[in-house]
Amino acid sequence: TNTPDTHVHTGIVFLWVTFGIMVFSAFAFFLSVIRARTEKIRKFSATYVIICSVAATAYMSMAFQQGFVRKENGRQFYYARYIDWAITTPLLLFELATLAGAGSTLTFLIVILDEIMIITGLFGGLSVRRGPTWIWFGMGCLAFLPIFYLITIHFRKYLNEHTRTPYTVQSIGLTVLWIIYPICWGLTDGGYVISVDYEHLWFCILDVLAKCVYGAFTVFVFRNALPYSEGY
Ligand code: RET
Repeated sequence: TNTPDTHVHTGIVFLWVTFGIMVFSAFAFFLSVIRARTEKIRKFSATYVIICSVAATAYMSMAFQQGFVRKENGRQFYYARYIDWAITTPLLLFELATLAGAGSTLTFLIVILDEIMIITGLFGGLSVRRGPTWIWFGMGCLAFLPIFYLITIHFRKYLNEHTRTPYTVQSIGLTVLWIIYPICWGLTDGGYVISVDYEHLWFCILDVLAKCVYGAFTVFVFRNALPYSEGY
């Protein structure tokens, strides 16, 4: 837990590799923007350019050993992740809500609940005292519950024959991946069970899956269903 600031540890390799994957993905999605056949496909693709570019920026800050603070107990806390998530997770939910055809009220609600969830993770991670850490975490999980409900149950009401299969695949992928985040948080920023190097490894894997792979399904696999989604 007590890695010197300037020492190049294994985790930095994971951060640079993920930075590279994010830059590559941003360009791949940009290609999809350029080649889009309809405005809907162009909008979905553009959102993933933003998501991967924001992540690339956060990863560069962490790889340069800038995006963290050292807590009183000596452990590094990488707040750069939360800046990334505060911008990218609402966009991911906005996309999924749009694919479903959910109206603007529920889309707005799910985005704000998501912001609350990310900010509770930030405050929980900044806490050194154990009590506030886990109370923040509990509050974050509380915000995650309605998000989970909307995605897995409520949004399905708005599906049509074209969007049903893509939404089902995307929503299962999203919920499975997103449930792993709080578990990973509990073992890293929250509970210090996993070292900072492995914290990087696990969040790198999760972020590549939740942004690049997940986005590739939307934009490259299900692109022909996108024009049939409501709104946006
Ligand atoms: C926190 C801690 C508080 C409780 C919960 C959390 C959930 C975080 C999630 C993050 C998802 C991030 C993604 C990033 C990149 O694409 C904040 C860890 C529930 C679900 C998808």
